[in-house]
Amino acid sequence: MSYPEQAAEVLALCARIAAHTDVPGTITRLFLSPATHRVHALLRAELESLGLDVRIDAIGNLRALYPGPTPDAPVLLLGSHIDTVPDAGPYDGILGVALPLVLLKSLAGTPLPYAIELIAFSEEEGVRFKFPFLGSRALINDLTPTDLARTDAAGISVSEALESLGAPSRSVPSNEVGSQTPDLSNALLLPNTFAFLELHIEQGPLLDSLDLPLGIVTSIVGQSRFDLTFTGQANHAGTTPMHLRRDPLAAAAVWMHRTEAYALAAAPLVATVGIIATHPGAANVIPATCTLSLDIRHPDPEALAQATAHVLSLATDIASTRGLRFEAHPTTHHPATPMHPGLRALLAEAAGQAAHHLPSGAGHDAMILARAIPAAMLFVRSPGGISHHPAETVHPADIAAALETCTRFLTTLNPADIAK
Ligand code: HGY
Ligand code: MN
Ligand code: MN
Repeated sequence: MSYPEQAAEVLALCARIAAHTDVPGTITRLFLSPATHRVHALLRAELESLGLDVRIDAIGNLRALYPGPTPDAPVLLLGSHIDTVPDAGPYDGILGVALPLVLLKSLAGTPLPYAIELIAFSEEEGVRFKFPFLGSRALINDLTPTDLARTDAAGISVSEALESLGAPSRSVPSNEVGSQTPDLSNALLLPNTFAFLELHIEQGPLLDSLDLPLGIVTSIVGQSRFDLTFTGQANHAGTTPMHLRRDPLAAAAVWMHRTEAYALAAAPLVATVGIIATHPGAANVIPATCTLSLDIRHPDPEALAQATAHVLSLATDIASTRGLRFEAHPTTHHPATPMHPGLRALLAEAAGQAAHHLPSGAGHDAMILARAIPAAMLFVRSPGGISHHPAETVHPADIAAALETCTRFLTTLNPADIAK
């Protein structure tokens, strides 16, 4: 099959996956939701039809093994995530599962000196539990009982959600949260895994602006997330004069404005409030509390730490001058992560003239796995730089270029050449 024909298969598979949504009329697929289970069934059928062994591990990742020359052959890991942000596009994460699946099909029968494990990570975006990378963190044994006790909007914990998979439990020491926690040992990296390659859309405008189809990721920016709360005094919206209010939403608005101005002057710093809520939340009640999410990113660890301290102290100052209380709870922190130089060089060789080297402003499972094994990422241009939006798209010719590059990469890769 030619690369353009394979590309058409990849796009058709992405479209079939996109049809499975938790919210009709959008593409929205959260961790272990009914739509996710349906995508697991779809992928399982596709992969089993290639003769591959398929399983769902204890954190809900779907995993298929393309066997190597011997049972203990080194294993190359390929994959990305199948969960989405709310009202997403069809390619973020999904492309990095669909494209390797079609690659494995095209490789069938080609002897390689290693096995390939394809993983569809079940949770990368962190939407359901406001906590990203559950799938890849389980592979490197980085989930604590406290992480697994986190609850979603319905009060269901990660551990309880995992019960739907029938995962076995194990006891944990009584000083840790909960007395039972799922046994995640079958979600660990296979012992012989020597490298991870994640294929992903760029989700930004750089490749499009350079009119290039492919990018090789140099490093992934550091990111921190916080839950913030301004607490004031609820009161009557009609009877309380403006100068006598302690309004937490007004304080949050001032803080957001000043944080935006600060980040604008501190590029490449980016700071985002994506969630905001008030309590009690009525048109005629001055809120008692305003809670917000903060997502803050910078490629330089020192600059990220300084910027974070600055915007949090801004909030403390604004709260105190208005007679309010301010609290910040860190939820996640992932340091900036360089990609493996040896894998990058091999990818560059496989891509030839087609690739440009660039950093990733988005987080990816590769930043988690890079803590344990050599990891690299190949980006495909995002037309218009649009992502985390239904208008997210790709050019079919770029998918064909990615297939060609990946095929060359896989057929020339020698595990012995990859130093840890
Ligand atoms: O939030 C991110 O950077 C990614 O899309 N999960
Ligand atoms: Mn995303
Ligand atoms: Mn993604």
